[in-house]
Amino acid sequence: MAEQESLEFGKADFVLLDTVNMSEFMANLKLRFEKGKIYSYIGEVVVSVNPYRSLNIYGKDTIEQYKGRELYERPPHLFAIADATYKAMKRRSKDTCIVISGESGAGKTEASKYIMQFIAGITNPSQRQEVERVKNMLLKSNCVLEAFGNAKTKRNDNSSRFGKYMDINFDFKGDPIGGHINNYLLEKSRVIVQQQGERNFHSFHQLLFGAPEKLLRTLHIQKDPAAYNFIKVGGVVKSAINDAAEFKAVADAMKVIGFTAEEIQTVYKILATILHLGNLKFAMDGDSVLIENSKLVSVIAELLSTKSDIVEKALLYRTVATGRDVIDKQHTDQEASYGRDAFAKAIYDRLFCWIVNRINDIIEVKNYDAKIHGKNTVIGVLDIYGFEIFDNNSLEQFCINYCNEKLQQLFIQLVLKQEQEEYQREGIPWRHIDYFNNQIIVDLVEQQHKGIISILDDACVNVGKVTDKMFLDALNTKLQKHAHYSSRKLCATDKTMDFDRDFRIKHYAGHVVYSVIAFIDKNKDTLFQDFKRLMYNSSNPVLKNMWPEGKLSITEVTKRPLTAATLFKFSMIALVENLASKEPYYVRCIKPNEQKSPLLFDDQRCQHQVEYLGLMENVRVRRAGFAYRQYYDRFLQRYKMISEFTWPNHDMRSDQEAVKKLVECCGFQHDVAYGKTKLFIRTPRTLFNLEDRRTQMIERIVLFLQKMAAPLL
Ligand code: AOV
Ligand code: MG
Repeated sequence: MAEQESLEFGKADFVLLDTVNMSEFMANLKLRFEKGKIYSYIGEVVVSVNPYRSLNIYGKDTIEQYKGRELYERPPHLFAIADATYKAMKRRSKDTCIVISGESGAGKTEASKYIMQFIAGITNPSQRQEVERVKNMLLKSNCVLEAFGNAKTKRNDNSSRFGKYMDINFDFKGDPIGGHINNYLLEKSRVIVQQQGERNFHSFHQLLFGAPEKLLRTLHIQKDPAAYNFIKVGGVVKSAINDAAEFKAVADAMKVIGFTAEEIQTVYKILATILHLGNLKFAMDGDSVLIENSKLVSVIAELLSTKSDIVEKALLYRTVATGRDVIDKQHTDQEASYGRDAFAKAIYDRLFCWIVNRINDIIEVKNYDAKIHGKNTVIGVLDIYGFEIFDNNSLEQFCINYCNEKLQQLFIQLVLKQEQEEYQREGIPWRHIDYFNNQIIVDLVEQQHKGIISILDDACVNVGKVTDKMFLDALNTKLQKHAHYSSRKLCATDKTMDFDRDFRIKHYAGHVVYSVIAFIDKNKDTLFQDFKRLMYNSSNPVLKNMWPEGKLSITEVTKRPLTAATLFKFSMIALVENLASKEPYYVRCIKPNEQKSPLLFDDQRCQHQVEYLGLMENVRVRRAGFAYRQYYDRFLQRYKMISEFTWPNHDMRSDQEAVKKLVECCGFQHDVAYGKTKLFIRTPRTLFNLEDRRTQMIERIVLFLQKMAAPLL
């Protein structure tokens, strides 16, 4: 039983709804939200609604309450699923993972942090110093990654602009001994441009408002966001974020994790370089291009530990190989601006990847010999960018939403697959439930040759000038019959789309109109080799190490690199394979309203999420077979007082036989099936009934004991 909460809080597990339909589901979800019960279950899946206020439910005492308990023993909570994951890992030596999904602002990142806190809270009872150190680093890494990878968007003040999958490794005692982070495609276009009302990555704002004066002076940075083009494009956004305090916290975290002073300084220099790059202005002087504010060039050169003329050359010229000759070709002012932006994006992206790699170097499991120490097991936590729709959706949103399609597909497969496998394992027949399978949309995006990514790649490899519009034409030709694709050309009456610019994908979570502008550029993701060489030739060893490929001369660089979308596709396929190889646990996050309000439960918005997350199907699948299942021994533990055959102990040959006897005593034999190791109960009512009987018996036993004890008092 999920929870013995009073009925005024609604049903703790949706499987227990009297009738399964949308209105009952929504009424229950709303009631629970309004009563401050933000977590519920569908079997073992946690449904979470963002409370948009701090709740006092994550403290040490709560951690203690959930530690080592079974799921049904306490009210639904993230901690319960974290504990279940941990137990599966520890008791059965299983690699497990927790997949957190939901749209932007639904609460995924917060959930992932609470899960980490719980794991940190229940492990290392013997306070081993090395384990404490590892735990501390794992927790601190979050703070650094959020500073560099999160930003304020219209949908979320702390929106993850990268995907993160973190493995935590445990030794045979169940204590964390290390970890590994995989990061996925950072939205680096944000470095140079933000939509109105949004901000650049937190890191820039933290530097501006938190760095000590002395540091700012050495970076030649002034404390004024309006002074920097790369920050002010989104408008100067007021927010409740305390950038100054965060700056300190991040600096401390970097130190604790083990970044050297030189590395930390280099990080700041890179941020400052980017801000200065954004202010560079190019102009044409006759046939040649020049930099209007050339003083900035020497500032940038100083920060990058190189010479001004080298920086200037990289900004204004491009080395090209024509046959055997190598020549310097001068940019136009437009090309120079393009190159500068690409450079700014690339060094930020590289910085971010470097930070992740450095953290990985430090937290990686070292000196672990499975022969001596036993099996090293893993819990993975996936916190990725949620499905999003903006006013203007580009290749970044396309990738983010494709990623969410992949995760939804995994959910469908695993939740059904697991269910199916359980019935098979236990020798119980399975009935199929209908659900919307989004594989068709996954294929639309990723299929070889026919998918959007392939069509985009074709446009990118074509020599000659292929425009974004030509890419759109190719989509329209190749996908005109696809049920989940449309455009103005294919649907002339649809005035919401621009004929030359837009296409629409009917995603599982909603329809999104993408603008093809810059798709080709972003996908090619060209960075002139000159910039790579510039960085490689820096006398700052940290910078040099970040750019090893700058070593190659122009004639050595021949191979066409994979495109951004294809790289992302491969990383998603690998991610899904990895998750599928582990025992998965799910947290499904719901955003209650668009206003970030703790009070408002927007019925329509919530219902939409419940629909596309497939939660109703989830309940139905869970109930179609059997709403509840339990190992025979644990079932007896809980209900043995109901029957004289099992109370206080049974003398039958097996627990299974004892359970059979108990079930028959209650008259539920038609509502159950006996698996090899578990009892399966079809309807929740039976479970209620068992719970009622149990409560009554306990009351009687207590009364009886009190009566017995009375004469003694
Ligand atoms: P996301 O990770 O799902 O969005 P977050 O986890 O960043 O969303 O949550 C957004 C905001 O909601 C947080 O900054 C908190 O203010 C609030 N919030 C979420 N969960 C809780 C909670 N359990 N208790 C209190 N407040 C909460 V995105 O990263 O945008 O997809 O890309
Ligand atoms: Mg997030």
